[in-house]
Amino acid sequence: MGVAFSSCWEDSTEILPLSEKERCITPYNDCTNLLSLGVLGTGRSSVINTVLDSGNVAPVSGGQLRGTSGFELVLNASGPSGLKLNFIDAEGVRRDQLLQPQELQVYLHNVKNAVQAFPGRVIGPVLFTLDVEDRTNGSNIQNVLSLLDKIPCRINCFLVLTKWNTNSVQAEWNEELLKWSRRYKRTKSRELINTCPPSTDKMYDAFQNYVLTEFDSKTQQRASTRIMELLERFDKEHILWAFNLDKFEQEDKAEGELSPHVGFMYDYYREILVARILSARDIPIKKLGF
Ligand SMILES: Nc1nc2c(ncn2[C@@H]2O[C@H](COP(=O)(O)OP(=O)(O)OP(=O)(O)O)[C@@H](O)[C@H]2O)c(=O)[nH]1
Ligand SMILES: [Mg+2]
Repeated sequence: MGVAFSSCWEDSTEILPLSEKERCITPYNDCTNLLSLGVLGTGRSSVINTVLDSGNVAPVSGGQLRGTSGFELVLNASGPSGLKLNFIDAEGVRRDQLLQPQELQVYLHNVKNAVQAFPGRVIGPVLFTLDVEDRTNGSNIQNVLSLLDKIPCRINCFLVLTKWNTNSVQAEWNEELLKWSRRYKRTKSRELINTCPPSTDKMYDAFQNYVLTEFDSKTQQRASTRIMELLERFDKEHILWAFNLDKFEQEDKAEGELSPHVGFMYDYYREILVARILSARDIPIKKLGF
């Protein structure tokens, strides 16, 4: 595992170089230690399942199903891809109101305690999910910013965008994906698909343009400013696009009934997501700076 440090953070003094000894730490059992953080209901658990290519390693919420609570470490989780994770699917922070300083402190305290149990006391990718469908208020985004501000060593942090594959989002701004989906939605087999869906760079530009030009009410303007602020904290290599399958699609996939074009998009974007996530090298937990 591991590529060179990225220079995504403006203040490079925050990036502590690893010593030779730390550089030699090898991943434990080839397992990546992954931490998933973010706001309630944004797809934190689904992202873990997508990475593992599994439907239910991390329980997904919805309907009557409760969401993730606590900060449990799951060891040696694997899916059909063979990729293995030790992960903490941390409970979410609130989305409806700004986090109070004390609330944030307690949350971080819990995260800090939980990560101490990672094998080897090293940490790999730290994911912050952002549900791009949820744009009605800015407090959800401000809460992600507040969490991020508390992590001084951010080289392993990624912003993971979710829910950009829904019909409403495709109609609103993800037009290229909509066009691609329409072109292939009746295709009977994957072999007949001969173009790729839009690149993540293309979707990034479309999303940014949408946030800058289409958020008109006062509340939405506040959300727009915060989304832009959040995006600017990451370079493009650290902004990930998770094409998560919903419950019904997961069932279809398990039964081999997933539409070929949906399966194609899932595999296409998953491959990029996994490659980026695995590019995060392990760093000693103490360097995370919690
Ligand atoms: N269409 C679509 N649905 C998604 C996506 N990501 C998550 N969902 C759905 O959003 C709901 C919440 O997903 P979870 O993965 O449980 O989100 P979470 O952040 O772990 O939620 P909590 O643990 O309850 O805070 C579920 O119904 C998912 O199927 C996505 O990228 N696209
Ligand atoms: Mg969850």
